Amino acid sequence: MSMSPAPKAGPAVAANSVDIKEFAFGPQNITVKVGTTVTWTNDDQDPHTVTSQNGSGPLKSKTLQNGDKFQYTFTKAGTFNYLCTIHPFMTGTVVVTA
Ligand SMILES: [Cu+2]
Repeated sequence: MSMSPAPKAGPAVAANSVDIKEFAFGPQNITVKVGTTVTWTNDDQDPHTVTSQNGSGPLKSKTLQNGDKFQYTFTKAGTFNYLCTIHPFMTGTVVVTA
């Protein structure tokens, strides 16, 4: 019996902007082409981060306050999983295709 239910990930959608709202990344899973700049915007009153999982990836935002934006240009194809370090149950994925 699992202690934490698997998150219900929505289908990956083509998008280059992600809203952080009500403690979730939306869309949670996006696909972009190499060279795309993705923008995250914090619409919550609480602070959030956009941080690669395991601390090994390229996404390392500062703490985003309400209205703050974080941008990153993906230069390599791959699957980039990230989370909010303040609320690690908040997760998202960017799939970058050539
Ligand atoms: Cu958060």
